[in-house]
Amino acid sequence: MTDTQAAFAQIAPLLEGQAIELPSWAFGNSGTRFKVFGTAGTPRSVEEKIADAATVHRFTGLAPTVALHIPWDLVDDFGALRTFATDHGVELGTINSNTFQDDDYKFGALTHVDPKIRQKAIDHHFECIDVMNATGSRDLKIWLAEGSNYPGQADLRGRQDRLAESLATIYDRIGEEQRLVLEYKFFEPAFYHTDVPDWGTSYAQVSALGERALVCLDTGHHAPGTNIEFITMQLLRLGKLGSFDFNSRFYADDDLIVGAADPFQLFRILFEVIRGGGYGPANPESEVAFMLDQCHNVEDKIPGQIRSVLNVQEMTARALLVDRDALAAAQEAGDVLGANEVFMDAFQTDVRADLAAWREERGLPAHPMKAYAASGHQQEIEAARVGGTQLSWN
Ligand code: LRH
Ligand code: MN
Ligand code: MN
Repeated sequence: MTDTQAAFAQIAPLLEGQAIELPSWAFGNSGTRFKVFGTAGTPRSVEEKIADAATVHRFTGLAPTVALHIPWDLVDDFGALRTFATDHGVELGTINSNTFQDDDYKFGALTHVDPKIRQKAIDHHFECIDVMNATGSRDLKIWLAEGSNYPGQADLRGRQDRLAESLATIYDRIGEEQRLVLEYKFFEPAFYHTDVPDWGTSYAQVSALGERALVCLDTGHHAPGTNIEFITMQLLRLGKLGSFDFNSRFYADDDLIVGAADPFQLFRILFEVIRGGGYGPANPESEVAFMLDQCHNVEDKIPGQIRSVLNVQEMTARALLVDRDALAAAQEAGDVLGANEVFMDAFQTDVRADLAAWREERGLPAHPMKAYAASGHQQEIEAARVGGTQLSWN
């Protein structure tokens, strides 16, 4: 046994039960504001999106749940959709509300100055909670596209106060076993100010609500250069990190495959999750939900999602490999380079062969990407899904 194999054997049990939620919208066609390209085999119904998520799970064992976005994934019978998902081997997960595609929300939704429009947005969240009750979902995820474009356009303070009031009304409606997670984003679609721009604002708002209100950290929602692992650490320390929307970015909110742009950053984030006790399989009580929030504009979507969950698994394994005792000893001794070497040793460990063997032991394909390509599934869905209207991500 090599040293790497011996170290991997130690952490292998902690990889058991790792779960990464897939976004239904990752399976729809997407693009930029310039062009949305069609991809052969793209789903034409919510059911086909769920079937695709189930395929990712079948090849990886890593994606047992799929998140829905309402109204993009609105169906008449969510109980039946839940059964459909279960029959395909997955569960329905987080319900995402959407108050960003209605003309009434041009100047805000939960923050709007008009109480009628605020109530309409609150009612939409009530509807999402009804969906959660039918699907058995735990989390209501709220991301707000609210803000202003020009200094003076809006009363920043008034909007923050109305937001607090609206959120409290929504929070009151969620069940004992349910959670509200509030996602922040520094800009876009508003360009001057955003009402929930940063983790501090999200933290302040959810802290005022109660224990079952937490922050959602989307890795693409920060200014370039932001130390995201520091935010991860702080929110865990405060007991307020509810979930991640994982993706990667080069410039803005690019929604590219997680771990593609900066695998080292993903490693550093996952190290802080583990260090802070938020890694699920090891600490079910304080589990932080891992979700993907991505789009596949030019690549096939199912293998895009397979690649993504494998990247998270691989970086989780490497982060688990950090020799925490040696790291603490070096840190305490003021051994700057020694501590850094312990950290980098884990990051630079190639765990791919060990993970392949680990998968095989569990009846999963050793190489899910290759297995998917060889399975003929992509060609099958491309042939079967001719006719009808392909869904776009939104
Ligand atoms: C906003 C966001 C949010 C939405 C999703 C489609 O940029 O990250 O999570 O629900 O994209
Ligand atoms: Mn997101
Ligand atoms: Mn985003």
